[in-house]
Amino acid sequence: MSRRLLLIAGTLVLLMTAWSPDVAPARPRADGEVGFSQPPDAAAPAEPHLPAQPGEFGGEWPSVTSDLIVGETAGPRKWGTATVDGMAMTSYSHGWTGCNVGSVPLQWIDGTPNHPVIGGNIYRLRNGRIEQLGQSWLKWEFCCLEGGVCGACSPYCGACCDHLGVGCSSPSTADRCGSQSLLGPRWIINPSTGVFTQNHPHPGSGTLDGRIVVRNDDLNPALNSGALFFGELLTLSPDDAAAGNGENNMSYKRLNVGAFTGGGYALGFTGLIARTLPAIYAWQAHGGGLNVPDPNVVIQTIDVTDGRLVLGYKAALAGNGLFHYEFALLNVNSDASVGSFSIPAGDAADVLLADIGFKDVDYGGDGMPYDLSDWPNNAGADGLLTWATTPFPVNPNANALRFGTMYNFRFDARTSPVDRLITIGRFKTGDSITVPGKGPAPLGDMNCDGVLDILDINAFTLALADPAAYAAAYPGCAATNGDMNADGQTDILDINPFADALAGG
Ligand SMILES: [Ca+2]
Ligand SMILES: [Ca+2]
Ligand SMILES: [Ca+2]
Ligand SMILES: [Ca+2]
Repeated sequence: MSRRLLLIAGTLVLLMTAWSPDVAPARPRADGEVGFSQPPDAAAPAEPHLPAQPGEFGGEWPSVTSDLIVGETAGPRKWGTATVDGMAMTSYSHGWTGCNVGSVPLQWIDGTPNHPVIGGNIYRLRNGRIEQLGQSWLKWEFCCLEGGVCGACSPYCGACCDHLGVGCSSPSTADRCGSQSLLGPRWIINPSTGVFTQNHPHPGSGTLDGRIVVRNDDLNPALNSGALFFGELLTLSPDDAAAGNGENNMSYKRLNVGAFTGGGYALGFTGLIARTLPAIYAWQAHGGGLNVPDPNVVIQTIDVTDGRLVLGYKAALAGNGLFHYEFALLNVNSDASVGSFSIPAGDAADVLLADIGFKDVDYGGDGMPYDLSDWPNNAGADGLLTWATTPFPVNPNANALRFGTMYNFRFDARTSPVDRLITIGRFKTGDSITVPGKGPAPLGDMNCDGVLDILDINAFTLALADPAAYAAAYPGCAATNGDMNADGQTDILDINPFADALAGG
C-alpha cells in the first residue's frame, strides 16, 4: 500500500470516527426564475372539469379584458389512413368549446382577423416519458353561439355570431375542426399577438392534410403496453392576446384508443377536461399510471418576453442501473420560439452520457416551409450537453420549437440528479434564459450539492462504511456517485481515485 493511500485511509478512518450526520442536501425549487400567476376560475362551472392547478397556469384575473379558454372537447373524429414513407398514418380532428372567462365580450367576427383559431394535438405517456405524436393546422372560427358550458353566460347580442359574451361558451364539432376548407396553417400566425392574415392558404385534400396525423404504430395497443394518450387543444385570438390572456389557452383530456377499422384506430375522449392546462401536465398527473401522479416529475411555467414556455423534467434511476434524464419543453405561445436547450452535464466521459436523444413532432402539411431535421447535440463537450437547431439568421425556417408544440431531450448518466440551471436559447431573438432543472452530479459528488469538494469526504466515507446510513442521510443522492473507477461498486478501490479527483487530478 502506498504511503499516500495509507494517509488517505487513515484520514478516512478519522473522518468515519468523527462523522456526524450532515444536513441533507438542500434541494430548493428555485421558482424565483419563473413567473406564476393565479389561474382564472371560471365562475360556477356548469360542467365538471379538473380545476387548474393553483399557481401554475392561467391568465391575469380579474381585469377588464376578454379571456378565451378551451372549456370542453368533442370527438375526436377519425378521417382516414395513408401510408407515408412505409408508415401507416391516420388523421384525426378534435372538436372544442371555447369559453370567455374574461369580463368583456370577445370578438368573433367572420371575414376579419378578429376571431379565434383552434388547433389540436395528441400525446402519448409511456415508460415515464410524454411525447407529442401529432398536431393539426388551425381552424378559422367564424360564428359563435352563447352557451353555458363554463358557467353563467351573459349573451352579447343573442344570435349575432360576432362576439362571445362574458361567461359564454361556443362549440365547434370535430367534423368542422377537421374540414379542410376551414383550416389554415400555423405558420402565418403570430402566437404572441394572435395576429394572422385572414386570407390564408388551405391544406390539400388528402386525408392527412391539415389534420392531426399520428403513426398507427404509436397508437397500436400491442406496441404500447401501459401507454396513456391525451388530446390537447389550443386556441389563439387577437383579443385574448392583446389582453395578456394568451397563456391559459390550452386544455387537455385523456383519449381512449378504440377499434381498428378502415386502416386506423378510433380515438375517443374520456374523463374530465383539465381546463387551462396543456397536456404536459398529464406527465405529472398520470405518470404513475392512470390518476396516479409521478412525484418525480417537475413542471414549471416559464414566462418569457413574448409568451410562455412550460418545462417538465424527470430524473430517476432507470432499469439499466443508470439514471435517466428526461426533459419536455412546450412552447405555449412564444413567437420568438426556442432554438437550443443546454444542460450542465459535467465531464461527459466521467458521467457516461449515453442514449442522448431528441424527439420532435412533424409540423406537416402542404407548403409547410419548415425544416424538420432533428436537433443535433454536442455529446456533452465542454461540460454542457447542448441540442440546437440551425440559428435563425442562417435559416429562419429551421426546426425551432414553435407554439403549441413540445419537444423532448433525454440522456442516461451514471450519477444521480443535482440542481442545475438549464439554458434555453430563444430562436428569433437570439437571447437565452436560464431556468432551474436537474443534471447529473459530477463524479465523486457524494452530497449532491453539484460540486466535488472537501465537503464530500464525510459523505464518501459514510457511503463506504454504512450504505444504509448514507442513503438515509442523503436521500436521492446515489452512493454510486462515488464509483470512481466505474466497476459498479463504491468501495475501498475508489478511495485513491476519489482522492485524486479531490486534488483535481
Ligand atoms: Ca386566454
Ligand atoms: Ca424531426
Ligand atoms: Ca459535493
Ligand atoms: Ca468502484
